[in-house]
Amino acid sequence: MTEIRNNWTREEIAEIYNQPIMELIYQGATVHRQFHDPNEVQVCTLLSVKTGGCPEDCAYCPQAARYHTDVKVHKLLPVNEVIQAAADAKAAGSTRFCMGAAWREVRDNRDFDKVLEMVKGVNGMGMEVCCTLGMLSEEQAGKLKEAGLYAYNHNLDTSEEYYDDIITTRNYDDRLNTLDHVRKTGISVCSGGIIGMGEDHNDRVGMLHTLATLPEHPESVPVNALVPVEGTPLEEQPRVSVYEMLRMIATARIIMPKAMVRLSAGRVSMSTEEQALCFLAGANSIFAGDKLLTTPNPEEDADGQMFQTLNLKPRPSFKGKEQEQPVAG
Ligand code: SAM
Ligand code: DTB
Ligand code: SF4
Repeated sequence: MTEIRNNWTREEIAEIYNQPIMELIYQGATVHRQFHDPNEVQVCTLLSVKTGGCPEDCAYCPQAARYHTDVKVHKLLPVNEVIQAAADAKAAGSTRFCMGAAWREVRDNRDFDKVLEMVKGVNGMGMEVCCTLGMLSEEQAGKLKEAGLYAYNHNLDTSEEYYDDIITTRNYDDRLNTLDHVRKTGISVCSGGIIGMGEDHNDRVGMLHTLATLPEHPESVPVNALVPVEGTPLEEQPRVSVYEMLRMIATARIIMPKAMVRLSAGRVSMSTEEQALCFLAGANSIFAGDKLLTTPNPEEDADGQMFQTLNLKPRPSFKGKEQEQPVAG
């Protein structure tokens, strides 16, 4: 049985990543079968609860206030609207609901109190509730945990070396510190990155190395293909190929065998066949619903059809954590 390791060297990861693609997919698929049901895929839904107007300068992001994009800015949504959206997502078959806010960091104010209410509400519906709200302190993470937060998403996005080329308003250590705060409170950690931002293969290996050598692997690792958005500095980036996604997914699967590897942004421009290869290589989670945060995602019907064609079944919520499942109501 493959052992779980946190002492990977960068060279070892580069060797896995650079294998002939057929070998890599086969190895990813092999590890995947040792730890997961290969026919099961987690279905998550995203909702942007506060959109645009963000003070950060992340070069990929349509929500940064300083870039001129078509994103419609809105302040924090009312709690009841969010609960309704979660109920709709649950009815459509999602088991995880992730709320995103275009914040640099969490502040202890009324908006945070409202987010805590949203978390309580969604948790009470028996869904895994996740948030992505930017940086936070251990104390704030504790409040989210108390409200019933199951997971927190905070991406490293790229390698430490390439980070300054993409974001200048915070640094890599800020990111790692937030991950540490989340981990300490016992919330499930979701952290991954984006490919297609002009980084090289070494940067991709570097990011995977940082994730795989954290004291504990993240429970979820989202692999996003850049969605180039008009008005952002990365608007002209060429789309990544499925082979680049496959290298990331299979390598993540091999070095972090237990993690849920999420085929995240970028699915809208992938065929069913391309996505099938990603599931074969080790991806076992997706975002469903026709919108990610601000950009398009495949329609519900198209995903339903894909699940049928590929004989996939949705993963139940709280799998392996049944003890912690909240009593609905
Ligand atoms: N503001 C918070 C933060 O940055 O942590 C949470 C929301 S932010 C939009 C969440 C993640 O979305 C980013 O870390 C990035 O990985 C991803 N993202 C944003 N824009 C993207 C794009 N155009 N293509 C792919 N992924 C993107
Ligand atoms: C993640 O890794 N990808 C999601 C989620 N975590 C928050 C976000 C993708 C955003 C794509 C661009 C947009 O829709 O604004
Ligand atoms: Fe703000 Fe997050 Fe977008 Fe960066 S990725 S600009 S922090 S919303």
